[in-house]
Amino acid sequence: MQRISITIDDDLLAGIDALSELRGYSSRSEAVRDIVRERLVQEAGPKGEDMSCVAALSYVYEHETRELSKRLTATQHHHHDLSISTLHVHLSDADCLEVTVLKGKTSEVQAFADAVISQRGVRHGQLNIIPASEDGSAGEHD
Ligand code: NI
Repeated sequence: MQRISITIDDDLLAGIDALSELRGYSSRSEAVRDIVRERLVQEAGPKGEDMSCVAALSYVYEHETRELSKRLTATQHHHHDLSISTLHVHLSDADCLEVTVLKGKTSEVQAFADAVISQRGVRHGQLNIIPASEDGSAGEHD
């Protein structure tokens, strides 16, 4: 690990401290490292190199929307090599929450997420990509 010093506006630093407090980071350094990691993954996703990753895709959908459950299940089966596991929670009479864990190349994972999130009746779709090396180990662990 290397130590760097940066110059930063008071407002921006107050923002980092507020986020750090809110999320329970033990130090500014850990907060800044996570912010930078998140940004680098975002940048690498759509236009950068196609890297191996694991990812969590979460979304809410109306199970009674015509054929939606069937279409979502078809998407999962069509990409069975990507989709490792899905957690399904019946949120209310109308809504279901699903969290799918995916593993593959970032481009494939993003395409899968887009196919699910863009369906009519799917809301709050969010994809969290975690870089992984080819042997399946997730990023650094310090
Ligand atoms: Ni359900």
